Amino acid sequence: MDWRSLATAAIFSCALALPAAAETLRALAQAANIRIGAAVDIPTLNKDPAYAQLLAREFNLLTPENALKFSVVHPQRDRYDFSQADALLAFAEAHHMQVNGHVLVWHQQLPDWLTQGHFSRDELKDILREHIQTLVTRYRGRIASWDVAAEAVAEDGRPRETFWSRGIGADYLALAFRWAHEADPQARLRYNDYGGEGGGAKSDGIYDLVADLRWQGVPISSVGLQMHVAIADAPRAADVRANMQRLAALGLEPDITEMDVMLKQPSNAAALRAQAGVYRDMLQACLAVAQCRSFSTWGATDRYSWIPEFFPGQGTALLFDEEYRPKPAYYSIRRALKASLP
Ligand code: 9MR
Repeated sequence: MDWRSLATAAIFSCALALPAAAETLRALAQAANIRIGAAVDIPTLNKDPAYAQLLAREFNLLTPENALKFSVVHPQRDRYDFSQADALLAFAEAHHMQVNGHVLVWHQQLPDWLTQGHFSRDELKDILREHIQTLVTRYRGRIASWDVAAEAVAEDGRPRETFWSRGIGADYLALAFRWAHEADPQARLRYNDYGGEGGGAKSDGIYDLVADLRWQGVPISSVGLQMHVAIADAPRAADVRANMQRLAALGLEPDITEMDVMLKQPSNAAALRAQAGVYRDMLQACLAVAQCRSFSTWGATDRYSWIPEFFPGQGTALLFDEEYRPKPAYYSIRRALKASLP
């Protein structure tokens, strides 16, 4: 082959690999009236154009994977660093994507100045209020939803004892939602947790927590089911649906916020098919409950995923492979979205 036919072949195969505009996940999700999202790593976004292109083509909702976490955005008591978050907002707005703010009150990724600081209860309340209101005010009207609090329930369903609960007391969650609401009354405010997507003690604990917040009149509007799973421990779709329905009955919108399905490495065709089935089932649960407004994965391509680092020997958990090619899971999501259209 000469260079000309080689180039034509390359362009042609590239075009074949790309879904037509009407068939992208974001186009289908829009037609199905839900948001399809991904967590995004901003340093990678700034240096990998293929990654940026993939996100813009397939998703219409982005969650910063780390950029708005306390230690990143508020590294010293009197200094904030919004450079990564601002870059994300610019990218999202240029591509007509929504942004989900993640996360205002969490017990991880806290800076040393805070955890080593020996603050009184009142000082901690002041610090947290200022932190929340600085972030939410800065992006008022631009960040449509916030994960106000995450992972405040322990595995047995009881409140998790954390830096915040010890320092402020049990009402730190209610306060956080109220402070966020004061700063942006239009924003959708979410509680976000893992391991309570289907049935069981943790799911019941999360339900009790958010029900209590609702009864107190706390401005919470949504519950995030993170959905970090492996094939063997994925919840049953019927249980996820039932859980979403009981949350919806409280007046809360249940979203799938951080889905990935880790596979033992090296993976094979059968595992990738099973993974596709888990993705399909969870999306279908969301599509079956009108109040489920978004379905997000924790990353987009297997090239960049938290799984191999945190679970050695596991990986390939996302919708696109390391070369950004759609995997069986991608096609199963696409089919499920299509099938839901009238
Ligand atoms: O993907 C995130 C990873 O890059 C960070 O190092 C890690 C720190 O604990 O947090 C990961 O994201 C978590 C998210 O913020 C909250 N839910 C669980 C996610 C995976 O651990």
